Amino acid sequence: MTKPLEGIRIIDFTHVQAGPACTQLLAWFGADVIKVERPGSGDVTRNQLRDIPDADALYFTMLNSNKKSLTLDTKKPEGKEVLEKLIRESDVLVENFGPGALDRMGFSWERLNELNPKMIVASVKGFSDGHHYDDLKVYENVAQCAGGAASTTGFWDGPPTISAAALGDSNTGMHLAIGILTALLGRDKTGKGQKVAVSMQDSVLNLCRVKLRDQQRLERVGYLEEYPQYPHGEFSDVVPRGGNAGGGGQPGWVLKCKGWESDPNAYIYFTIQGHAWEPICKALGKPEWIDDPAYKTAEARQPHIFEIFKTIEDWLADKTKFEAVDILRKFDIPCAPVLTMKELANDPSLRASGTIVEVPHKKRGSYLTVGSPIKFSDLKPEVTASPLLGEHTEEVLASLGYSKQDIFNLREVKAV
Ligand code: CAO
Repeated sequence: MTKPLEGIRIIDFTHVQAGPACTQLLAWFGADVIKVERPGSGDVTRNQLRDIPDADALYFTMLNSNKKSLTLDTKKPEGKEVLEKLIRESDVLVENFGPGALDRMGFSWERLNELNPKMIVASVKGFSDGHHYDDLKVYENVAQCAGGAASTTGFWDGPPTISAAALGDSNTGMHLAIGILTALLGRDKTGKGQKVAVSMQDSVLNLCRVKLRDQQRLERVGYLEEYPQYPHGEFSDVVPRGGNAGGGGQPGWVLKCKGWESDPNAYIYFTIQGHAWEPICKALGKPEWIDDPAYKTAEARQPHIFEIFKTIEDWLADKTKFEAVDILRKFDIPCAPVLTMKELANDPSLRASGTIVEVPHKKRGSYLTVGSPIKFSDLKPEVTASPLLGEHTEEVLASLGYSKQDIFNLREVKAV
């Protein structure tokens, strides 16, 4: 099967998570992704949180599948020369170095554009160019704080809270992938490359846009009726943390199921969708609530929504999270069990769909990773192992016209 991005060569100058998540996605869809890494050490995640001595850490293997690895010291003149050749023959360069690092290396946007006017140069930074924090280096949690996620996540009586989901890293990488694909389509029309830049702060904020909605509503009316603070608590002039509230028009909460006393994940998320009130009452065995004026409308329910949740928890007390969902699904109630990583790793549906995949690796044996969450009718992305450090150095250099002697010479000066 011909993959849609076959023939697109990408210089992957990325490290840690935000950039690698982007290029991994493009590699799954057929791009020839060449990861350029410093000789001897490579991407720092190869060594971070290792679970097997001397084998690449899962942090690396789970973000760098389907790629090639070329070791190259791009600060040495010999290394720069190789990189220049590669730039002339590639379509995209992706990087997520700290601010100014690529310029200091001698590869500013102007220089790259001069070397290859058709090249798309894609960057992740913590903050956008020109922002008053644009000199800062940024990691995941820093971005979650800067992008509005932390101030709106958690409970009102606790501190700002970080989400486990990589809103700053992988999310930014996904935004960048969209930018790259857009620029590639643009290039088909204009013949020109361009610079694509995504900041982690902007990407987090993009996912928090409903909180910016709430800020404006709060300023206009002074309260947010779907938050637990309404109507009994107080609102300040900023969007509060809403715990596990639904956040949209549908109230919801995380509710205890059978076994919660000993199992920290014996919970379901339960949503009270407005038009599902009647089925909810039927499922709970509370038909008298259907037409009771204290329960009939969303407005009537909101002042005592936590009493309602408590009644649902009483109903859940003798049901596991899976049993509860199996009953509620018959009533068309939006809900799900709170699933652990262990349950997800072993979920037969996720295995069958290719969302959880087992990948054989030369040194590690096989490991689990998350495959493409995007499903196509004509493409089944196949996940192959991440490369060993420098595994494809000779192959890539040969494809650029370097002879065995040239490669030997480059090795002698430790440029590769
Ligand atoms: N050969 C020679 N030098 C290389 C090289 C290579 N193949 N690859 C990288 N380098 C050099 C860079 O040129 C840079 O050198 P100078 O600082 O001397 O110019 C140096 O390695 C380190 O780059 P860095 O600033 O990117 O690395 P860091 O570990 O200090 O910072 C990070 C890491 C992630 C904080 C920073 O890269 C950053 O802010 N990136 C942008 C935001 C981002 O993507 N963050 C998400 C990371 S995922 O959580």
